[in-house]
Amino acid sequence: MTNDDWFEPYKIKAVERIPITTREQRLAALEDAGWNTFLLRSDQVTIDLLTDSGTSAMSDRQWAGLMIGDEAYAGSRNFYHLEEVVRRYYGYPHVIPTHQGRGAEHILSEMLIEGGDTIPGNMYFTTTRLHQELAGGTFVDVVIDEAHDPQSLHPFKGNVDIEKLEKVIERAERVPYVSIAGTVNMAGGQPISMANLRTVREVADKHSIMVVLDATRAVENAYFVKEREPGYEGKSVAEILLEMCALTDACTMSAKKDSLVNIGGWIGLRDDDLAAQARNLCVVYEGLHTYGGLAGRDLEAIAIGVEESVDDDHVRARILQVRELGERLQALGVPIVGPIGGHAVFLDAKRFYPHIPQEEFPAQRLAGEIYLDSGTRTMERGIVSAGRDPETGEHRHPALELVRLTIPRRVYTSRHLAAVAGSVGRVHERREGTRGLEMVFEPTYLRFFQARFRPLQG
Ligand code: P61
Repeated sequence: MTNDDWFEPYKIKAVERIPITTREQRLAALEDAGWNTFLLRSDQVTIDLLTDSGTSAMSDRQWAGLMIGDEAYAGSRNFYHLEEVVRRYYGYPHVIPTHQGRGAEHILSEMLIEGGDTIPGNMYFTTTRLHQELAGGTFVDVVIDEAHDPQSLHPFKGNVDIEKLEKVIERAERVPYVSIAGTVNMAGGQPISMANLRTVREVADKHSIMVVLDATRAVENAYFVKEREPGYEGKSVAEILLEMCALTDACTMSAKKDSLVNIGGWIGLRDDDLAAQARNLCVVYEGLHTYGGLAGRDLEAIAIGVEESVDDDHVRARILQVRELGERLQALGVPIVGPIGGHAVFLDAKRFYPHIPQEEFPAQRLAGEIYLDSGTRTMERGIVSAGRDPETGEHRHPALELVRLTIPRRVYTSRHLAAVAGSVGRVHERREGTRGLEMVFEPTYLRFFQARFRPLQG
């Protein structure tokens, strides 16, 4: 199948009415929400592109799976189903369920990181870095420079700069593990290549350091490898996924993304002793190690979701639907991050609003303007998301000042996405008079979720 004749490998069995609002209603809602799209009620949102996390449509098989949820406190049969499926597709012998990805990150960080440790990784992710810092570590970005350039068309912008990695390891007191995400969310859903991951593995082995994968969107990464990396075109996504994970010692997983469920996560481990420790921390923070904060029915939905997620037709349709939105925006002259990523299209707010300084939150403003135009909800991924440096207390100034249009899996049609593109195009046409925002409330942790803003006047 070429890129032009793809279609969704499913038909729709149940639908949900979406709210249609007026501009006046949206303005009132946005003001109530302090210009933060996380604080809108979903009843005020027409097309919800806030996130692909927990927002996928489950299949009829997954809904049927809920009915065979075994709600035993200990040893639920659905846990063993999940364990078997994760072993088969991700290859980790030990599987510890958690309520979601950050539950897995919490346990893994607490287990592996000591005060003063350095954790190199291919660009930060908000929750991942916070758990590394709360455990006493410092995250150091070793992604290639191209990842910070929205206009670079490097096919693997998630790659690690091996020289940077070697330098960080040489200078650090201790490096417990290299933190690898596939795909890299904050760079625009960009993949890491198998060749690069293999080199990371070699460097880590040389220094006896673990490699920990954030497998949240590893299925999407595997698709890009199949599409772009010589030697992989004939392999299935499932084969590539297994090969990727085989290069790593452990993983954290938010099943809310690739695995097509509304809640859940897990830790994958190879080492028996670490697995025993992780199970022990699981009972402290999450719940017994065979449910990890989830219901038996949730575990079943994840197990079935994993199987569906590695289907080549499914992943192709998912990635190409995202690409279709990106190409529509490009055709309208809207500046976006290239190459178009796996889970989302990212608008380049620095080029969209070149007249708004970063300290006046151009991406936050842009997300607000898109909501005002059409009721489409998006997410800031720039200076607000980057937070403050824990040592200096100053804003971090990321090179990327972006708005993410994230596509839930199996939820929206091409017409929905065409409407979104039209709306962003209109906002782009009126870009010149738009001013920035000031922050009027700033929470301590992960401020982007709850911060409040006011438009600057004039
Ligand atoms: C998202 F604005 N992502 O992209 P949890 N790793 C990776 C993720 O993408 C991820 C987690 C770990 C979300 C939800 C979210 O700054 C934000 O299951 C690559 O959400 O705990 C989550 O998994 C954590 C949105 C998280 C954010 C943090 O929309």
